[in-house]
Amino acid sequence: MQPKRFMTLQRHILEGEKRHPEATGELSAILSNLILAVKVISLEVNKAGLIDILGYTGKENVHGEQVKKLDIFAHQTIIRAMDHGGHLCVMASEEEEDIIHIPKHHDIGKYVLLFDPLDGSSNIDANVSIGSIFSIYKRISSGGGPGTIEDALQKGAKQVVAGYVVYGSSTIFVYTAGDGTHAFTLDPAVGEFLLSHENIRTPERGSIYSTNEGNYKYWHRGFKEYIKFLQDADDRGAKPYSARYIGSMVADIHRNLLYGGIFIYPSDKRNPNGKLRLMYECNPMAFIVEQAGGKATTGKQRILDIIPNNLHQRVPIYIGSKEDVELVEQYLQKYEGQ
Ligand code: AHM
Ligand code: MG
Repeated sequence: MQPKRFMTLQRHILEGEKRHPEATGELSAILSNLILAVKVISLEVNKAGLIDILGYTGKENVHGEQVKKLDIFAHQTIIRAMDHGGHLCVMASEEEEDIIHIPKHHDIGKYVLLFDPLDGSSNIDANVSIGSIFSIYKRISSGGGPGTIEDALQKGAKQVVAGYVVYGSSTIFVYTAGDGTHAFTLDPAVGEFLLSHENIRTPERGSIYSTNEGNYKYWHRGFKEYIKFLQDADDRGAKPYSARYIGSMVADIHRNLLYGGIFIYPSDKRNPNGKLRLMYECNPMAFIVEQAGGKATTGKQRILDIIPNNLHQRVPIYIGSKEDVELVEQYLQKYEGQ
């Protein structure tokens, strides 16, 4: 048997760009910088448990430097890796209220980067998987000067690349440039992300549901009935679904993408817009899942079609295997207003 050829993430991106004659190599350059940032974050995440053992106080490290919370560290690492590349005009992050301006003379690039530097950060201290999420758009403002809030507030369908990284039992980088969804696993010895899952196809229907059932009391009737249906013996002859909820969206969705299933952060009586953020959590995950054959909606509308009005706006999300998402939509519709 022919041995499988090595395909690094960088080579995959380059080869993808070569298929588009109009490509300038700028996207590859942006992604290279981002890959460097996530490698640095991955290293730091792996050291997180050593903070007390090695005598880091939580305020100062052994070099007398200020020790930052890991989510702030991740946020700053991405900015430091990205803001001098010359290909971006503006950025936005979960960790910053306003858009992030790029230093003068470097801010005239064609692209916009939105990111959640460390998602699921409540899991850090328990050594549970966490992740980073990113989304890239083409700028829409003309004039070639610094980017604007309008550049950052485009609908998800306009994304040119989206990706996430899971810092788990291994570090895995998943991305789409609109040509399928592909995953690369970091070989820590070589320091390269190597292709591990090409053109992922998520099952049409899964057998896992992922949602925070602690919020049951606030759920609307349609959602309660839907979850009850999954827990019952199924009229389609299948066994009840398994409940799996890590509390890190990236890790929950990654598992469901591979095995099939649905992840939900619903609208409920307390939070009509759910919890998760459209611009740097839901949109990129929706693009990735759709590119793998899945679906992502608010229960009423395709996530990628939402016209955003705020960098940090929240939306309910129902995302995963196509048939599972369509079924929950039917339940929500049937019991609408209850
Ligand atoms: P974060 O951005 O503050 O980490 O919050 C987002 C996370 C998601 O990863 C996860 O799905 C969700 O919050 C869990 O929320 P809850 O604890 O309400 O179930
Ligand atoms: Mg987050």
